[in-house]
Amino acid sequence: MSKTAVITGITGQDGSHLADLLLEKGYTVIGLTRRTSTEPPSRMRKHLWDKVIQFSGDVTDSYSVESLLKQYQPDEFYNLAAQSHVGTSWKQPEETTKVDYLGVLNILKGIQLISPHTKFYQASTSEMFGKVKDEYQSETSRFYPRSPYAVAKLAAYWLTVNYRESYDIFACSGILFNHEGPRRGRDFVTRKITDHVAKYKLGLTKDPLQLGNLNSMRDWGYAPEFVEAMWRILQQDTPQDFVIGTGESHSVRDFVEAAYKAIDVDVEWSGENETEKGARSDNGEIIVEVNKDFFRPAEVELLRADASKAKEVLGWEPTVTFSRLVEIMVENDIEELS
Ligand code: NAP
Ligand code: F7E
Repeated sequence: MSKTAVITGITGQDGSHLADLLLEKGYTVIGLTRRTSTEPPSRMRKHLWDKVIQFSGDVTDSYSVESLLKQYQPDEFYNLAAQSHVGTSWKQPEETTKVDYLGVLNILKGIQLISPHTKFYQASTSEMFGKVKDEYQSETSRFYPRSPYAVAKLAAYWLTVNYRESYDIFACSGILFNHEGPRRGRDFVTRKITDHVAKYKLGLTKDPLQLGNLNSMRDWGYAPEFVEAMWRILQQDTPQDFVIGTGESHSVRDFVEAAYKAIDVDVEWSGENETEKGARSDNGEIIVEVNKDFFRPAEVELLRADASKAKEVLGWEPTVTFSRLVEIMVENDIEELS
């Protein structure tokens, strides 16, 4: 008999890739969707949408979570639902806490009381490391969250540990570093850049790209490879937490350069100091401007994964390089906009 998996956040980047993967593996996939979820979800292919069972609900509504667990008693439960935008978490801290922390409590309580055999995956994040101490961050690195998003995710991480240790539930966290691709939301910096570069290439904009902190360093991987790690985490004999990332870190400035390079434009940085620096193209046009509106009250300066446990235990290793990732995203945006 085929396995049954629930995915919350199925209309998001990772949820749609994970649904693709589990359907390919022969799973019956149930997606929790909200009444307000875009229909059909823009980041899900139509063919995928038709193959997924939709269950209407919301992770902040315990009745809907419990009804879902009663009806399906799933083998696996992937909780990817979140208010996932770090900048927005400063503007909507309560909403972020409700979804990213209380939502997880609702699911864990439900599994404990209704479906204790269900294996649970929690979408934890490298943002929990925040103000990092270690050059590379692993499962044993210190947590120091720097936003309402990261605080809620850290609380949810510890809740997952506690339900595992207290109720013998197969509950795990994947601590995933940034991962991107053509299905990434346009308000995250990578997609914002590649979308703009594609518009520039096609002559659809002459406006400079407005960005915030260009100095932040992120460990950016390719999303389809990262959902494979989620699945592998739930196939282990014992429930454990894993760091998932590439081990390479690049600045937002590097990403901008690589995106313009993908359309054969060289970027020349100008300005008084590192923070104010904008950029011109090789023909003198201003193509990037630093805009204070996109700065955050607190910043995570550097993230870089030590994913050696994932390599050793899960046999998981990323293959898509930084420059290839940027090319994939720029090529996709040019094609979508053409
Ligand atoms: P995303 O594209 O922003 O998707 C978020 C999903 O959560 C959407 O499907 C959204 O559905 C759903 N959602 C929001 N509030 C909900 C609620 N109250 N009840 C049910 N569903 C709700 O995020 P992503 O990039 O795929 O990330 C997936 C998960 O991994 C998130 O938990 C994120 O925090 C975490 N994470 C992401 C990264 C990354 O680099 N992408 C790294 C580490 C961890 P609607 O369509 O209804 O809005
Ligand atoms: O920002 C800087 C910004 O919003 C990356 C989420 O998936 O990954 C993601 O969180 C960096 C930050 O992603 C703009 O200040 C500059 O330093 O793309 P982002 P994030 O905050 O790293 C983690 C692992 C998650 O868990 C989250 O769910 O880029 N930046 N200028 C900008 N960021 C944005 N969004 N927009 C700008 O204009």
